[in-house]
Amino acid sequence: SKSPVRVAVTGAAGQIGYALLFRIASGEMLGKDQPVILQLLEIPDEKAQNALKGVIMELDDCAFPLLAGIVATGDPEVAFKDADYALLVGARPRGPGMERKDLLSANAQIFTAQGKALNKVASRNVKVLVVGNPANTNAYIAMKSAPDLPAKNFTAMLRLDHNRAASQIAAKLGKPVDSIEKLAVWGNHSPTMYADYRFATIGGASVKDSINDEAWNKDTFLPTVGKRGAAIIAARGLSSAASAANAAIDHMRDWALGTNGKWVTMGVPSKGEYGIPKDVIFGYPVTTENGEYKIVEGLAIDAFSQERIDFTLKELLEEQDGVKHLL
Ligand code: NAX
Repeated sequence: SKSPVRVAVTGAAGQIGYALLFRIASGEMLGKDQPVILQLLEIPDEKAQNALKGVIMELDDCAFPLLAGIVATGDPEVAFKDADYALLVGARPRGPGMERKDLLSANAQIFTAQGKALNKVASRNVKVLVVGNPANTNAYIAMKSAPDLPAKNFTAMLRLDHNRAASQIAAKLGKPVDSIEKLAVWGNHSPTMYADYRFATIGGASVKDSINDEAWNKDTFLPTVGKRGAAIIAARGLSSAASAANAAIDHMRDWALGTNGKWVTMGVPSKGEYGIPKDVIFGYPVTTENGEYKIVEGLAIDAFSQERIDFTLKELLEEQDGVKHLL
């Protein structure tokens, strides 16, 4: 049988953590034959550490056969020690009266410290997924703070946007969601992302031709996917958690176990693909195999798509500019 791998999760007592940890421990992320050791980070504050203790009691009470150990800590160097996977979920939410630049710099401090800790103690092959917002820029900061780890090991979560887009298309066409292939989401995990179904197929047929309605794309589909997070907050009174945890599971599972040629969306550091400046963490269509992702290259970018890609890139470059003095 396989030896256990170490999975670090930050923000482990938060809402996404609560929807995520049980699924990792049950084998949904890395396979039903892969034992895991959970290394859980929360802020040192007593209330958060107590909440984390409660979550661990429940993990214990599940008696998961694959759960080979649990570490709970307030110290990133303990949480990331020898970590094979790191899911960086914890982040500073926007408080009342907080400006965008305050939010960026509060998170820059967290992700600088966590990047340094990963650099120092994690496995040299650690696969890092940043979920905490602003996810792309936080991943960029962590990557820049970990110069001894390969840049390609740092990724941001665009999978929730990808899954939201797939679900809207399936509903529109009345076909099963898993019959969709070749869907892409470009750019930032924010309402500026560009969900692009020009190449997509559903049950083998072209999605674009089947929908055949450019106005629906512009006026319904893109705004619905872009504002989905806000719609869930408005309806539930809380931000998406179970669907976010599900997307994190999908992202890591596909990265670790491969997609068999299927496209998925990951936020990954650019090496210049599609004219995106190097190291910007950008949502791209990728395929994965043997624990490595590969950006799908050579796709035609029409004028509308170029405009949307430029728009989301501009936002990302502004975010990077807002934190550059901290790196
Ligand atoms: P919660 O506020 O419920 O939980 C966050 C937890 O992180 C808290 O328990 C907090 O104590 C902890 N935390 C804060 N700073 C920390 C640090 N420095 N080290 C360790 N733990 C720390 O938020 P939740 O709903 O779980 O959302 C977590 C993050 O995911 C937020 O930043 C949220 O904006 C982001 N999201 C990202 C999504 C994506 O698609 N990339 C979608 C869902 C979600 O909105």
